[in-house]
Amino acid sequence: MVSRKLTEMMREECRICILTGAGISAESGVPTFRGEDGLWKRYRPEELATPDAFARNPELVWEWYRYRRGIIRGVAPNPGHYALAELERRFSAVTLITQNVDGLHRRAGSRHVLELHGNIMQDRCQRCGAVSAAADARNAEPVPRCRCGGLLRPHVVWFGEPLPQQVLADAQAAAEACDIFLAVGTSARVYPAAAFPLLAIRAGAYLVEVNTEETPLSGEANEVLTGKSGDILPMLLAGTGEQR
Ligand code: BJW
Ligand code: ZN
Repeated sequence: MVSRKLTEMMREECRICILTGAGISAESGVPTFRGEDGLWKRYRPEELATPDAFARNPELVWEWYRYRRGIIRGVAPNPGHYALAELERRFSAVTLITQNVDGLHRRAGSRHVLELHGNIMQDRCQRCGAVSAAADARNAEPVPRCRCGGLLRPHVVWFGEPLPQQVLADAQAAAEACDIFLAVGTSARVYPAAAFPLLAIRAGAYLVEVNTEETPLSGEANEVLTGKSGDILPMLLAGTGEQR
């Protein structure tokens, strides 16, 4: 379980950088992408999460996103999300980077969240670039359109697309400047996010992985905490004591 070294490190004034992936939301009922119940089991990513897929079959892509929005609207943050929100309140230098598009970190109370892959509850116009709140209810067309006539798409990052530049720069800087890097519930297979823990180690950070399974990161980590993030993160928090 959580080592004494980590508990002691977390009692000091230290800079903590956290990278979360789909696994942290699994206990809320949001399916992960890969693995047994992964979304990709039923839908191939290259059919759905790429600009080419959207160009080829926007109806199918929209069907998939509406289905996922429906799931996300019906779920709530879990103890893992709440523990990270509390960590932000207790320590002065916490950076939370997420690959998730579900908004559950903010709903749990985390205020500074770097959303690398966008937000599923927003739309973006392919023509004018306007970003708006998801319009499913008032826009029932199979492929919704913007006021300007352009096609709307979910405001997320698909394979082959660049990540938001400033968010990426802030995330990289935090990874390189932290004392402890927590990689939580990510398969660590999708770049550039998967490179952040490695950047952190190279810069001298203590890498801790929280996951139910082994990942390509496990061999690199200083500490591997095997189990559900909803169990482990509250335990980690309990060891830190009051900081301010
Ligand atoms: C639990 C748990 C519990 C379960 N508790 N744990 C370098 C090398 C190789 C390839 C590339 C590279 N650089 C770029 C690439 C290409 C590509 C890429 O990475 N490909 C790889 C697959 C090989 N990357 C990109 O294309 C990125 N763009 C880019 O690099 O642009 C460059 C560019 C510059 C300038 C111009 C143009 C381009 C974009 C990547 C976008 C990823 N998008 C998606 C979809 C987002 C929208 C949506 O949600 O629909 O993001 S794909 C999908 O994967 C989603 C996720 O955020 C992402 C990561 O998945 P994650 O979170 O790790 O989930 P899972 O399911 O894989 O894993 C869950 C884990 O949880 C598992 O380990 C479980 O064990 C664990 N778990 N329950 C704890 N209770
Ligand atoms: Zn428009």
